Amino acid sequence: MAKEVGNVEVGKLIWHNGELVPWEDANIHVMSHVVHYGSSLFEGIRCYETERGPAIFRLGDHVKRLLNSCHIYRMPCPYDYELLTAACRDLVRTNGFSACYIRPIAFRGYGTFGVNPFPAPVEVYIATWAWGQYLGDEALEQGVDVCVSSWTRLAPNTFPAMAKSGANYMNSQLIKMEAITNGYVEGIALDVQGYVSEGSGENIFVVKDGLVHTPPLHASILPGITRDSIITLCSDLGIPVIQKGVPRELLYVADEVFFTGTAAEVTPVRSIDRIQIGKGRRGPITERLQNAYFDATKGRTEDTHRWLTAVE
Ligand code: PPE
Repeated sequence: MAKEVGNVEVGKLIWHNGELVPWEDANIHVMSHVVHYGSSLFEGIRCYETERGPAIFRLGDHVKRLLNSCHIYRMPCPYDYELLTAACRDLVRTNGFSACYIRPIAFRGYGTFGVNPFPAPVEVYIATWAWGQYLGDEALEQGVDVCVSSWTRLAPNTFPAMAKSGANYMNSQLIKMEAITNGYVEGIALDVQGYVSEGSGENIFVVKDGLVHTPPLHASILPGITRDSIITLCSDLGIPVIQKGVPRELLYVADEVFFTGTAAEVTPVRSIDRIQIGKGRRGPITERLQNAYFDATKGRTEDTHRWLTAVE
């Protein structure tokens, strides 16, 4: 029998500092530095079922981003690129998933008191679980209803947006809770200048008159790997992409808007602040990019960008 946590099937084993431990034994002390001060860096990766067996999408790029996140926070990661990529592959195989979500996390552990993180030991874990549609079962086809958040994304020189740190997700939680409380699926945050930034857990794209716009790195966004995949697929398809400041009102007059993320994949947005976007359903460019994305992740097209890592 597969193990379930809140209706989600989880991998029986968790990788911890080079060892495999049962899911229920992967526990930490309440006085661990991370619990009090948010000192974690993590990744979210998807493994897809393909004709040639399970394959992990852009594994190397995710591990590189994790190591960069650690580097920004002066956290020496005890495990290198080779070891972490191998650990992710081995874990998916050992847990017997054909498709799953992979969550590597590095954090400051137990054994010191106070803010200074340097004396705390660094712990690394990797967990796996089966994750379905992030923004709801119908989201990929029907699109989602979202709002512009009253919460602003991280100001420059406060929390580094390029690092995927647990602490950044306190801001994401404010955005998400406000959206849900007001009857929306997700919130779009603006940056401190009032330009569009990103969703609580997704990057955003706006299609207008055949051009694709997405906020630039300096709009306090996470440099999304799905975002990068979509920009690459646009270039393959000859669709121009503009990475410049996106005014809030461009969202409302857009022909199409969609979110991208490992969990959200490519999710169309059908309304923002109850204003209908385009025809109020998935638009043609979104659909084309969605198909191209799933063809790439599920290995249905030739892997010209070398994005897939076979698990077997
Ligand atoms: N912005 C944010 C804030 C973010 O959390 C994500 C991923 C992205 C952009 C897209 O990044 P990428 O996955 O590299 O394309 N959010 C992850 C975590 C979601 C969660 O609820 O946990 C994810 O999609 O895996």
